[in-house]
Amino acid sequence: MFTKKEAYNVAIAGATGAVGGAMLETLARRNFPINGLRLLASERSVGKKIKYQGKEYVVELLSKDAFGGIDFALFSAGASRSLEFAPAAAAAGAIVVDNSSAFRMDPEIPLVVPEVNPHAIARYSKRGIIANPNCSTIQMLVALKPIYDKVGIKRIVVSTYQAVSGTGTSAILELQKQVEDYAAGKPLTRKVYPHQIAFNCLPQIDSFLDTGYTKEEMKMVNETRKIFEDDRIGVTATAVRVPVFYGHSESINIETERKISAAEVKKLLASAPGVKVVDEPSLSQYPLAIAAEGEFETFVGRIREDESIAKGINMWVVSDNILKGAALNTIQIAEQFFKG
Ligand code: NAP
Ligand code: 3JM
Repeated sequence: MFTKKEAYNVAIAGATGAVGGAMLETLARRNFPINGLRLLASERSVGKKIKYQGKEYVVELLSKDAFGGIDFALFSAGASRSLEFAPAAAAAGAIVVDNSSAFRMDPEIPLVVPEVNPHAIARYSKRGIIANPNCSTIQMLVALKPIYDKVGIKRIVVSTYQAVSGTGTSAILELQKQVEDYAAGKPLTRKVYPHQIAFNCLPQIDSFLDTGYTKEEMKMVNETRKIFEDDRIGVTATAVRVPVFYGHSESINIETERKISAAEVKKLLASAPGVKVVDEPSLSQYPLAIAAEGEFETFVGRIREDESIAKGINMWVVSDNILKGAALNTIQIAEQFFKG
């Protein structure tokens, strides 16, 4: 049972990572009412000091005993750590919001984007865990939800252009080093990705399944159906890693149930929560990854009718994958418990 308080005890599992760091920044930017903060990571980081709002915190070991007195436990330390430690955090009384893929498709665990299906949070109490969707799913559904509600969506065809920060700090450093080595005329080395990522596009995110799809692509298919509570919606995805540091871009084509014009879509999205329309082709204004970096919104542009079918729309959707795709969405889920 959740009880409202003036301020809450918050634990971050994976506090030293790319997402964990963004969680700290986002808590501060949103004035999240914090009483105590516990920063957890692996033994590699134990004893490391991290500043939050002028106060120094010492990183502690992520363990099953680390969650006593915690109100919200925010997990971003990888799926296997979530499987191992999130149930213990929930058993200790914390509300767990998990960023990994560990629990997303568990029917007893809500999978939530606050702008899309906030009602699903009510079912959290069974297991004490709420799952944060994959970054690519979140921004796609923030942009599509108003259209889905207005005219219905039969089918989604999406191709993603995903930033390296989605893989974590090691991938950010790998892209940076490859670019520096290239400029210095040195041979390039790789460790994180199966191929050079600098000046390249890799049509593989996560591992391949027997069907020929990657797990990342199937996350978008299955999570969309769960969040929209619609098993009939067709979704097909191609997920591509591109040499961008922050900000995932998506080319989205939808077939709607009823006809909607591009002008109507623009109008609908102009007042949609969490969305900002940037769509002035004559001025070369459209959503860009470098402009989305550090922002909370999902940016939508290049809105146009698909002239190859009777009821289709194309659009370009960009958001900061570490913020709305991970840290921000997680914190918005926690805020649902005490807001309003
Ligand atoms: P990262 O930069 O590589 O950071 C990983 C974090 O996990 C670090 O704090 C690391 O601590 C911690 N960690 C790793 N192994 C651990 C262990 N055995 N015990 C305790 N802590 C451990 O990765 P990231 O980009 O922040 O992503 C972290 C996770 O968040 C991902 O694995 C994924 O599950 C999830 N994620 C979700 C989305 C989404 O789409 N919603 C997007 C990105 C990430 P040390 O510093 O001590 O190693
Ligand atoms: C984004 O446990 C792991 O190796 C985590 C891999 C990972 C995931 C995941 O599957 O949880 C890295 C980046 C995600 C995600 O959001 O699905």
